[in-house]
Amino acid sequence: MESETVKVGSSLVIDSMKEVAKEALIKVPESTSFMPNLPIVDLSKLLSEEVKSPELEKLDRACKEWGFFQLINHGVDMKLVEDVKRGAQELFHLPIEEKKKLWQKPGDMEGFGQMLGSDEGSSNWVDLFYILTLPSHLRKPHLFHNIPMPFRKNLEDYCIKMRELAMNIFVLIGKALGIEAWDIEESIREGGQSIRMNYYPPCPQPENVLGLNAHTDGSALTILLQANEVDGLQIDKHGTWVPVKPLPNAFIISLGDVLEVMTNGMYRSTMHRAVVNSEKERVSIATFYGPGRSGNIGPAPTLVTPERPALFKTIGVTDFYKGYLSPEYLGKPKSYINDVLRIQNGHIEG
Ligand SMILES: O=C(O)CCC(=O)C(=O)O
Repeated sequence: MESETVKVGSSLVIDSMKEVAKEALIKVPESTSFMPNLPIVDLSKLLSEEVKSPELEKLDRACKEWGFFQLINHGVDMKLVEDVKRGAQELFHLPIEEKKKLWQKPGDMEGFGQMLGSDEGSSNWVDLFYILTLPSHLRKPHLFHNIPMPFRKNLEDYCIKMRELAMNIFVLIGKALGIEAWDIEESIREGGQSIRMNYYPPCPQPENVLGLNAHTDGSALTILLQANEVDGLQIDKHGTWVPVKPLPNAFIISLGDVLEVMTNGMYRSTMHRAVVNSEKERVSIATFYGPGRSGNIGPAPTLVTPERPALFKTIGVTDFYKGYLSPEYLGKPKSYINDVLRIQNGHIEG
């Protein structure tokens, strides 16, 4: 997850949305007709098949080649999902007096505010609401309890469903990797969940800004939900920004930096970004999963072999998030794990 209790600074109230996002160096295709499609993985098939199956191979390929996939037939009640989508949209339209009750406090990332790391040359055309959701004893009482009903109740139910879904995915990822003892599942079970709702206002010059700068997630796994009909997510595929058209009723699953490290680079965490629309607002909801603060992040021992030595250093979770959330990396198109944790003389390809 992106943040639990580590505070590395507060959101900067920037001269917001003012500048061309200068890191947009990767080419944006003029036509999307030749774009590769984000793989689609069917959870109901995965759960009903015992042995290595075509669907599991699909999952394996998606995790290796994309670090992203669309998940269909996930079993989460669509009424709940629709309620959460509507609640998130309404949250950003609350009267300002109501919103103030949920505003970020100095030095804190949670609540309404702007993206950390927004500074000269990397502005984000987005307002966000970020909240730690599980385990529930870590919730800030002034935030969760001030979310209006019935959204609060729906969000509560959604958190539980997202945890179940994430755990299922972690188990299946272990299966796809062919490992029985999968350390990450347990560390994440003891870890945390946080949710970021992103509100991208319409922008008169969408080509001049980004909703969210290119970044990789600092989570192990992120479950993304587009909350209205406006698309905007793009994924970096070998230097081309591939736009994502979410399927109805699908979740977009993104593997985060923690998973790339723990899988010893077998699976990848991929740069992605959000673009904005000239006429329509866009809302998305990202649910992040990360390990508990007390442990370490490093390649799972079962995935380190003489043929495949450790590609990343092992680091304490708290230190990992300090680095990931530092101004040098947060919200920037730079990879903390590649710059700091990657063992430079590893010989592994791909
Ligand atoms: O809005 C989106 O689709 C992307 C959101 C995202 O990447 C994030 O919240 O980290």
